[in-house]
Amino acid sequence: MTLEREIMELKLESQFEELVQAMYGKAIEDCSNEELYVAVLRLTKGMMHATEPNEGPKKVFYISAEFLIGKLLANNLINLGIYDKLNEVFDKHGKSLSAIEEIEPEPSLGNGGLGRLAACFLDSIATLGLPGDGIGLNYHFGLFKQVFKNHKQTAVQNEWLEKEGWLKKTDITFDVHFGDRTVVSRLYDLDVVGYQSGTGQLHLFDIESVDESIVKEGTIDFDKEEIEKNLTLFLYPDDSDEAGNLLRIYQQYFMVSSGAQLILKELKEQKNDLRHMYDYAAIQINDTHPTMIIPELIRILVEDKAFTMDEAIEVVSKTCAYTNHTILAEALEKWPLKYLEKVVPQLVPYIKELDKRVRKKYKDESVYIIDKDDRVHMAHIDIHYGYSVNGVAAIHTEILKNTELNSFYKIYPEKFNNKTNGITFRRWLLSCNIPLADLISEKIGMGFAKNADELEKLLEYKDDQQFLDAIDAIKLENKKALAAVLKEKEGIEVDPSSIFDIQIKRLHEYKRQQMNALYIIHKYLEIKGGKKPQRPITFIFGAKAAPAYVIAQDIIHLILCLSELVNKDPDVSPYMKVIMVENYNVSYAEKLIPACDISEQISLASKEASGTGNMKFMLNGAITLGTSDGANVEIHELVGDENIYIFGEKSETVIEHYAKADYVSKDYYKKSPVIKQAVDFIISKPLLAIGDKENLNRLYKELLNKDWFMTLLDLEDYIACKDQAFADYEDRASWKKKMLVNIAKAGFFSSDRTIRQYNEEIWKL
Ligand code: 26V
Repeated sequence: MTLEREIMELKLESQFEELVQAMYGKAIEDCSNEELYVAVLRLTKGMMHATEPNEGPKKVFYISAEFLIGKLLANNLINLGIYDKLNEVFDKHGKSLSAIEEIEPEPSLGNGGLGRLAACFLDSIATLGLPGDGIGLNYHFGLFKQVFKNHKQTAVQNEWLEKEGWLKKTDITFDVHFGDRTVVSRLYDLDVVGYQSGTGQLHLFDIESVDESIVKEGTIDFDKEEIEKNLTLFLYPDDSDEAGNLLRIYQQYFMVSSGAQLILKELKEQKNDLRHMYDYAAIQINDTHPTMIIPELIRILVEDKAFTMDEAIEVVSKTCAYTNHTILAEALEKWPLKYLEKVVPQLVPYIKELDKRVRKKYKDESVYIIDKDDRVHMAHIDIHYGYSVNGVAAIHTEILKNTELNSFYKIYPEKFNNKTNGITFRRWLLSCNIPLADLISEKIGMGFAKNADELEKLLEYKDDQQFLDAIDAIKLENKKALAAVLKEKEGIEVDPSSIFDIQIKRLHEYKRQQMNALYIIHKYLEIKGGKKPQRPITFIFGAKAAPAYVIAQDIIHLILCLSELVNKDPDVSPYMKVIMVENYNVSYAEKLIPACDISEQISLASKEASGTGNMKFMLNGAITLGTSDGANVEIHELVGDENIYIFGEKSETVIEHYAKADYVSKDYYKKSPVIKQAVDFIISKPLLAIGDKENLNRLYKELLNKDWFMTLLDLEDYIACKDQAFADYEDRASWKKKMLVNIAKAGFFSSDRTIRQYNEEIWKL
């Protein structure tokens, strides 16, 4: 330790003691964890505030409806470089930092991958010293809290705002005009501190007149038409009806109008010439939710800044870039023109003008912005009037180019590019798996925390038995820690020496949690028939389903029923356990991922744009069991056949099945007794005795008659591949090597690499 560092740490200790004394008039040991949490929050915020902001001539604005930041305390302490010291201080006073971390409420300001990616990107932008801010909404209730009742999901409001938290209220306000009203937005800021680096900001806008009291206690129900009171209450309110859809448009425009005003305000303060806006700002549009920023900026430049339409369109098109995160047709936003006419009538002439220009140039109807049913295709605005279109993994970008967005690719081949996703190693290794991070740094130093490729140095220790054993011992400790959490939170006891097989992600048919459930049925029946696995297996799920997504609710119901059946069956439970954790969120992920042996990434090939959980698992030494989809393909290329389990049809075959409409699930059911037996079990007596007939029947029929995401297509191959993985686990020596190779090769998936590429190829800051 340098002398400078030693002095800093000594100062920190006395500074904290004094702060606690001043705040509460007592010593650290006499404070409650709640009191210490507030004190450490204040200390950290002060230190973050004192860190230099990243500055430069050009800045990126990452605009996104979601920032799934998760708890911030541990991460901020790590990035400031004071985690270890504070930990020591608390220890010395008989307190535990990890217990204090638990007190922080979790901001769940996102649904899943897209929102978490945005949070990882902010960490990397700050760490790389790049000038860049996030722009989003300050939802008062994050994604609903999931509570299980009668083996079903119920949704409860999920409050996260505290009296004293990370957010800083600013005095910046803007008027936002809608067709039927004008509201005031206020800016709240959150410092984002990079790892041993400067800071950026997350700008979250809130409506001044918000009123939490209109939400019925313990529910997520509220009057969707009271816009002044509800606009920033919830992340993605239910959009199954017209009022829900309108509210989403109100939210999107509120974010976009506030964001545009903020960006223009900054440019003005720096006296930058708006006619060269693209030299000072890049706006990265995260999926289509913020798309209206394009017509909004054009409108402002024309109406307030005396630009001609041609000039405004040119400047804005050179400033905005778009990222696509899904090829699912139902997830690509298409707003009815009449909704936009109601909410944002001032944008409609601009959207029509943008469409008119497209129609003048191109005959192909599929690239029009407004279709024949008067629906506005938001992605089409981004592609025509942005300068870059990127997918989020190599295979995803190829599918966009060759199929989904092929007609656009033919027009603008130069706009298309790939940026394979990444994750921040500060949260997903340094913070969530301290023992592993320490072990790695003993061997290769701490360079990997900022320069992730250095992890490859670990390959030198591929035959170092002691090191391999140490990795395995850490895995076992993490499994023990998770077992304790599962016992406390879920009331289920699991054996830490069993294989931990984990699937955690949003619940969606394309992600095929139902296929995993069918495997579990298959295994259950095998054990019932006397065929016992070599080692017990613990199957763990974590997933929230959109409240209005019926089949997803049915799948959760099936898994919860299976959990009840399996865990209470004395013939079976010594050999397998099934757990679906309640209210899966970022904090839960941080406990599950370090304890995982087998990482389930089993989406139908071509459907998962990238996945980022797959990267987090790999980095923590889990082995992927997956299809050739999303970033699994790149993981496979990096680790080689030996160190991954790949099964199932390739994306080309799947795409062909869709094109020819020739997949018939019943054919697979009839052909294979194994499939038939597993599917039939969904409506068997033992399950119907536990579960709800309506849900189980509906799911059964869905699989037999529709199975849109082709579960039965890959089921046999999945069973064989998974059995192979379980068998290989017994060859402990070679499994440990697989773990090491996965960790060593994970460097490519650092979001620092992703952000460097965004900067070099798109933003050019
Ligand atoms: C949205 C919706 C909304 C309506 C109904 C069904 C549905 C299904 C999927 C989506 C996806 C929203 C976009 C998203 O979260 N994409 C995820 O982005 C991650 C970061 O790039 C990526 O790793 C995931 O593969 C991708 O699914």
